Formats: sequence, structure tokens, C-alpha cells
Amino acid sequence: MNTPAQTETPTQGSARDRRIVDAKVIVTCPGRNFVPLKIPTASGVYGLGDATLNGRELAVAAYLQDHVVPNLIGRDAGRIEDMFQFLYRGAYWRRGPVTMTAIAAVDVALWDILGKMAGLPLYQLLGGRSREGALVYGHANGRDIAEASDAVGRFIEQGFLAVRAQCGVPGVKKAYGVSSGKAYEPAESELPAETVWNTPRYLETAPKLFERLRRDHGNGVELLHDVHHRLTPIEAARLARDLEPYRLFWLEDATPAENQKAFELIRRHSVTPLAVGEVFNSIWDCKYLIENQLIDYIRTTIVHGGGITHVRRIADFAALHQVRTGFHGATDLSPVTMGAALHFDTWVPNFGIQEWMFHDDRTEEVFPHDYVFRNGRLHVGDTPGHGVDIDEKLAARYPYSPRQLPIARLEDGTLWDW
Ligand code: CS2
Ligand code: MG
Repeated sequence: MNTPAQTETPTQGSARDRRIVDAKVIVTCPGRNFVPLKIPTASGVYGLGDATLNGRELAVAAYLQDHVVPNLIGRDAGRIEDMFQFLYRGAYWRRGPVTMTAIAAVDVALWDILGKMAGLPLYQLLGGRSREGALVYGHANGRDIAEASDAVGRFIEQGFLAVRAQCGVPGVKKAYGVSSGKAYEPAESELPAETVWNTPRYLETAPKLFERLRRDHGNGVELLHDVHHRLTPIEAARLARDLEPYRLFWLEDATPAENQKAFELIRRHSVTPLAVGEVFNSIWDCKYLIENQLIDYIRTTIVHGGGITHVRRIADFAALHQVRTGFHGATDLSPVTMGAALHFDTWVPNFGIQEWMFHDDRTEEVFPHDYVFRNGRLHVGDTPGHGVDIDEKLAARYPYSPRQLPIARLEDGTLWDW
């Protein structure tokens, strides 16, 4: 585990010290593309944010470079709330994944600066520890049910208390979530790879997978599953009902959630817990779902949800309705996001679980951090800020590599949700 270079003695800083003197948008590809944002202040203390949006990295980099960075220079890094309001309402064209990811990168960098200047870890700035370590889940998958069950077993042996399980679907090439041997990385080609989907076969396979997992591994491990937006509401209701005997921790993205009311149909037929939100980028995407108790976990995470400042509002709103957090944490979210998210997870009262897909060794070297895995949980350190740094020289050795996410079609060619 690399630990970030200790910053020199933090300075509480006056507005003069907190003045933003630069903002560096870095695009790097240590195993996959990331867009870190580095914001130095007059005092020499700098903050690090993450602006990675899988398959649209350059769109966010351009938004930052052309429309955000010129507005940062000279401003007070300590005015975090005002900066969010300026970048969100001041943009006129509000919301959307590119805008909110760009805002998130600035927001996280400013919170990092605040922590470094105060000499406090981010979780302390938010309100202190609510728990020792964040329960995490890993990604087990296999080309068939037996292989998937073996993969779940390996995660249990590594000490995971919760595991997401996905498996191949007979007759479906490249089913979602099944890796080709190495760690699962969906954005594999310069243009979207075309995959074929078959819902009836999937609806037959998924319950068999979990029936086998419970038979092989018992009820002690939390099991999760990601439908990845592929079912219609009634199909999602059927699957949620069919999975009830296997007591999933959650069924994720059961149906596309722009239609928030669709979840009323699922709720009517099943008590399987539901998780949604990795593709959301503001509270407005999930307000109806949360206030009507249509979901149990909200997955919108810091990098795509406007940063700590906005995601804290979502988490607090969710807490009023007994909805818990379950942040997205795929490999296409950098260690900067993982570090900031883990500090948030350490503080937030209505914490549920944190997704954690292992990053490539090259990524780990570019982004030294101080979080560690122990007894099924990730534990943040007490480094001031979010505890993640960047080795810029190393990052420069990994040029951007154009990659896009796949698309899915039904067998008759109908464009479907990937
Ligand atoms: C998946 C993601 O981790 C998950 O729950 O939905 O891996 C998702 O496919 C990627 O983040 C898309 O870039
Ligand atoms: Mg998902």
C-alpha cells in the first residue's frame, strides 16, 4: 500500500493563503483512463479531485479546461459552498453527467485543501466517525453458474462479507458483468462494442445462480446483483419476486430509472431490496424514488453527483426516508473518488455499503492512498484531506487511450439498454 507524501505542516491559511493560483486538468491512462484535477493554492497546499466519466473523459476535461478553470483562478478555496452554487446555478445549463462530474472534481479538491489546511481527515470535517471501516462488496463473476460460485467462494476466502455475483447467460455472448479473465473493464474498445441481449434466458438464469450460491455458500454472506437497467418494469418485478427466497442484500438497476414511478410496480410485487443511482447526477434524479420509499439504497457517488457538497444533501434527504447509501465504486472511478467516498462512508449516519472493484497496479502507483482492506471493510487513514495523492510524473507516462462503453441490442437488432 503506497501512502501519499506527507504534506508540509498544514497552514490554517488566510483567504490570501487559500487563493487558487492554478488548476491542472490531467488525463492519464494507467490501465484505464482517469481525469484527476489538481488545484494548488497560494500557500502551496493543493487539492485533488476526480473528473472521470467512463467513455466521456475528454468531454469533462474540455468542460473543466474551457469553462471552469478560468473561473477558479484567484478565488478563495475555502468558499466551497459558494463555489458549488456558482458552478451549478451560474452555469445556467444545469445538471447532466458532464457538468456534475466537472463540478464534483472542483468540490472534492476544495474539501481536500480544507482538510490539509485544518490538519484534519475529511471524515472529521464532515462530522466525525460513525463507524470503524466501511463494509465493501467485491465483484464475482463467471461464464456460467459454477464458475460464478467458485468466484464468490474466492471473495469469501479473501475476507469479503458481501459479494456481487454475475454470470453468463446461455446463448448470450458477452453477457453484462462477466470479465474475460482479467479484472472486469467494460470500456474495451475505441467505438462501442455491440453486444446481444436475451431477457427471457436471463430471467431463467439469474434465480438459478442465486439458488446455487445459497446452496454452496449459505446465508452468512451478503449477495448482490446488478441487472444493469435491462428489464422492463414488469420483468424487474418478476425477477425481484423470484429472487426473494435467496435474500439478496440488493437488486441493482432493475429497470431504467429515468421513469422513477416504474419502481412502484416492482415494490408492489416484491420485498427484495432495491438499489439505484450510479448513473444519476443530482438529487432531482432520485427525489421521487427516495420520498416514496421506492428504493432502499442510493448509489449516486461523489464523482458523478456534484461532489461532497451535493451528495451530502442527497444522503441527508435519503436519511429522512430510511434510505441508505451504497456508493458506486467501479474501476472507472479513480482512487481519488474511492478515498473521498470512504471518508464520506466513515461519517454518513445512513451508510449501507460501498462497492469496491480492485484497481490495476499501475493505477495504484499513480494514485498513492492510505485506505486499507481489513475484515471485510475498507478503513481510511487520518492523513489530512481525503488521503489520496497523485504521482504526476508517472501519470504523464500513460497517455489517454480512446475507449467507449459497449451498447446492447436484442437479437432482432432493437437497441437495448447495456
Ligand atoms: C456497474 C459499473 O459497478 C457497477 O455497478 O454498473 O461497473 C458500470 O458498468 C460502469 O461503472 C460503467 O462505466
Ligand atoms: Mg451497476
